[in-house]
Amino acid sequence: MGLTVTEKVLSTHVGDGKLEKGGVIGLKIDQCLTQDSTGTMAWLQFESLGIPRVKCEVAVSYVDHTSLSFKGESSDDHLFLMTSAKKFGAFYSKPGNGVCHQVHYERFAAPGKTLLGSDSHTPTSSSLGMIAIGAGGADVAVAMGGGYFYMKVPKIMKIHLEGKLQKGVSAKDVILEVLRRISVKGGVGYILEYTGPGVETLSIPERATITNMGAETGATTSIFPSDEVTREFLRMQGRERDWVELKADVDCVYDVEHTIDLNSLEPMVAMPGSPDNIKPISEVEGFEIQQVYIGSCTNGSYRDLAIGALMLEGRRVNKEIEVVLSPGSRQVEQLLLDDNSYSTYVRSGVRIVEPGCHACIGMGYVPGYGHHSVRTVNRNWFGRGGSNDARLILTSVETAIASAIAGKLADPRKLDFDDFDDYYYEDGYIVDDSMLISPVAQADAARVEIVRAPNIKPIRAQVGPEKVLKGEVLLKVGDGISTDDILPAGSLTQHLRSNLPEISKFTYYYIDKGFASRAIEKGGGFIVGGENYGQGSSREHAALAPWQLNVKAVIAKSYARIHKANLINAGVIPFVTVDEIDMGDQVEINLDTLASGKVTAKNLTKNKDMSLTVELGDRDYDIIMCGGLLAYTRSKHS
Ligand code: MIC
Ligand code: SF4
Repeated sequence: MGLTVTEKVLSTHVGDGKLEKGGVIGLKIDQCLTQDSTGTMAWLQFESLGIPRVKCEVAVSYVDHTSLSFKGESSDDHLFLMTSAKKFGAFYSKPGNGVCHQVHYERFAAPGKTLLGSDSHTPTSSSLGMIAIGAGGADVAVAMGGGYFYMKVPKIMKIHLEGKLQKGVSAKDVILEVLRRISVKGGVGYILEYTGPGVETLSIPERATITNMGAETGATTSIFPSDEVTREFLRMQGRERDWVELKADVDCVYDVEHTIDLNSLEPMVAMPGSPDNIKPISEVEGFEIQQVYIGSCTNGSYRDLAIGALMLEGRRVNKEIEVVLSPGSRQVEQLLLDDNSYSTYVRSGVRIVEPGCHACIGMGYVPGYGHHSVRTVNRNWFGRGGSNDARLILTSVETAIASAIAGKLADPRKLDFDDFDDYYYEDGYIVDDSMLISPVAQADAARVEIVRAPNIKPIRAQVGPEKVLKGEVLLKVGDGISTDDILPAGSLTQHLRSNLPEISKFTYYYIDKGFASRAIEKGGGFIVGGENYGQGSSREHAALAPWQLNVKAVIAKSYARIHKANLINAGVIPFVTVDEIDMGDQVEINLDTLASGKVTAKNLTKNKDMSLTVELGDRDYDIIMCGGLLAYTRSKHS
């Protein structure tokens, strides 16, 4: 039997376990990335492992989420990250160099390799035929130290692409169509592998849009084959030497299959509330909007932003709305300057901000009360853009620009514009890595002092659980709770990412402002959740902050992959139940039989036995018993 692209990459990287469906493997990691908002924790955790230098082939520490330093603490974080990168042998990508995923696929991603990143959109680099996975900072710290990344062997979903996209329809519409079909839970346990004749019609930036937002399906990652298009992109980046061909064998087998006909796809939008709240543009055309934001790791490429400029040629954006653009990287920014797209944007009334995450994560351009903002980003849960009262609509760049011109949701196919052609840069893109600081030689690294401002607090020691967990249900929440719900991002918290005691005070801030003080007053307790608990980002703060508040376990109906791993890594047990439990109930859980996956537990308030299960591998169990991944890793090395 032949192999899929996924299996080809995985099989060359299995370091522990067997590549069999349902089993657990330890994956060798070639490259690692961190970004500023998860990176301070990741590097603090790396440091606590006591390993002098990163052991993976490439490690890059990016600054993109807090690049504008709204608070001085963020500048402190940047200095900490720069000096840590120097000390431990990583590249450092300075603020303004771009969003980690865009820069990574431009400058580092390589077919056939593995990448682990402390950000859920790490799969962006899988557009080049690598296995790129998002994980919590602790997992990335261990991988940087040369440890394996453990995961359940995923199933493989084939997404067969036929035909070619029509003008005005783009890769974003493909991934929105995938989300319409399989929802924000449909990818859980899968890698989405793209195949078929439609693949070669898509450039690397288009593939990157698709693999980026595959994260919103809950998938472990998404992958494209490595073909001539990949080779050409690498040539344009001056990195053709990194190219290897990777194609699925004709007789390979997939677990599930979908077919998408690119010819007949129409522009799609995700209406507010969830990335799978999908409508075709024809149903929502004319909808009033107040803002348009173009950029992010989903749609910040040169391909996307050059098309936006072509659409604006000879036109202006609507005078009554705000239109903002942020290029995905400094390379993209330089290309837009060079081909005059930048001036088209400025002339047409678009405001431009340096490359970075910005509005996507609520760092600036926060929409007003009840305002609708059209965004080319990947997430639109309430609260995501920095306000719980704003409403975010996700679209392609084409739909966003057509809407910016019209001042309301509009169909880009109705505008006449020149089609994009990469011919301008036939001989290669502008490559200027001057905002990327290379690792310092090992001999010099020993002399580097890590600079640590007072806001940067070490993580307290992890200790294993007591035999019996006893406490109150501090909060009960419903289905689809995202990590943005658990620990909101934006200017409220972004400067506190390296200070757990402080940031934990914002746990569940939008849902229940009293949560943190109640947890502190009661000395911890439990959280009860619904389906797909912890969906969204890789933010391990969403697990570490409850841990800091002495939350001992979460009891939910089901979990999102990264968050479940983060809870285990933090020593918080992710139990599953179908029982009715209420806020305020006193619960007692006996851990004697935890290893079997079933424990005896009692709801003392309701005077009823509870059925609690937990799916833990042997290694997960050991991690919990040590109190968390760091304590576990140290115990292994001591
Ligand atoms: C996001 O898009 O939610 C983030 C901010 O990039 C997160 C990481 C974080 O919390 O810093 C992610 O996607 O993992
Ligand atoms: Fe940054 Fe937004 Fe991408 Fe997260 S999703 S990495 S916040 S641009």
